[in-house]
Amino acid sequence: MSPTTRSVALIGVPTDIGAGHRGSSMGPEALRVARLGERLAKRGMHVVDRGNLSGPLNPWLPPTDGYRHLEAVVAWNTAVHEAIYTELNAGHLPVMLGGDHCLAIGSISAVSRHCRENGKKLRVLWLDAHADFNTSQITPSGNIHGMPVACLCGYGPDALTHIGGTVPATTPGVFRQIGIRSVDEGEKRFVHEVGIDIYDMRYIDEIGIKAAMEEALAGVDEDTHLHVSFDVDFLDPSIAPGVGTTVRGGPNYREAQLCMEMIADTGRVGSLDIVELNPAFDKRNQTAKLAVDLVESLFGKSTLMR
Ligand code: 5AB
Ligand code: MN
Ligand code: MN
Ligand code: MN
Repeated sequence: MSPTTRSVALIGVPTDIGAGHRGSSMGPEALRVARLGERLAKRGMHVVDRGNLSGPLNPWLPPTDGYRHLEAVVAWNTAVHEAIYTELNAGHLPVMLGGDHCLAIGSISAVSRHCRENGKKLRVLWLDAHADFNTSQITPSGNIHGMPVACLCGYGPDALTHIGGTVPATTPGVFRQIGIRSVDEGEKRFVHEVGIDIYDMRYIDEIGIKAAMEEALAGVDEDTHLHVSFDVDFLDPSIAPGVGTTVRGGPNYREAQLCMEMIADTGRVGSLDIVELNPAFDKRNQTAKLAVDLVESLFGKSTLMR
């Protein structure tokens, strides 16, 4: 199927079970209100909205043994894994409407399993202010949305590292983290130790978003499945206030657009997470609208005149 007639499956995952603020559970509906499905359909894509997955409510308890709500996080991620894996097997391009970023354990483990079973190379573009590489020993919060990349690389509780069967679900080498500007002390040592490829904001300031994206996309070819994990706090909070964990100094509107356009140019996007959008912090749904605008660019909308 050509990229323009790709069949996209929207999967809402209305939970904030892994976050440190309530409200990202409202993310899926905010993205629908901002007309994500209609906008992609206008681009010529065949869009089906699968509705929302369900799972445990957020009991809002303090962490135990370094994890907040571990059992419920496992339940949600198990559901996400199954849903994403099913869509990929049916040849659809799954778009997960989060929900907090802990859900990437379920989505990326499913994508990795699909790649393994179909002889595809996986590349994950992790667009985020944060590295999300904490463990129960080094986390400052116990919030599991700060741990998904570590879990996917095999560092985490068995119940999370085993989602999808194969442990580790994937390896540090598949990740390219872009926009990073807030990493905890122990976490920083750990990402260096395992060798995650990080394009932090200092690097982007120095070489520019274009050169950084060229490096992050180097080696992507026709055998590559590109998964984009878009944590909305990647964006500068002046344009995207609707997130729980704002960190100033992120990409501006044009930098974010160019990032998405360059990803689109590869023609290899096979799955997407849109996570951490928190309508409780947003103003008139502007962050959801911006996320939709950027996702349109990720799927080929361009301002290019030449
Ligand atoms: B997000 C922090 N590193 O672990 C922690 O938004 C923040 O998915 C994590 O990137 C932010 O609690 C998680 C301080
Ligand atoms: Mn994140
Ligand atoms: Mn983040
Ligand atoms: Mn966040």
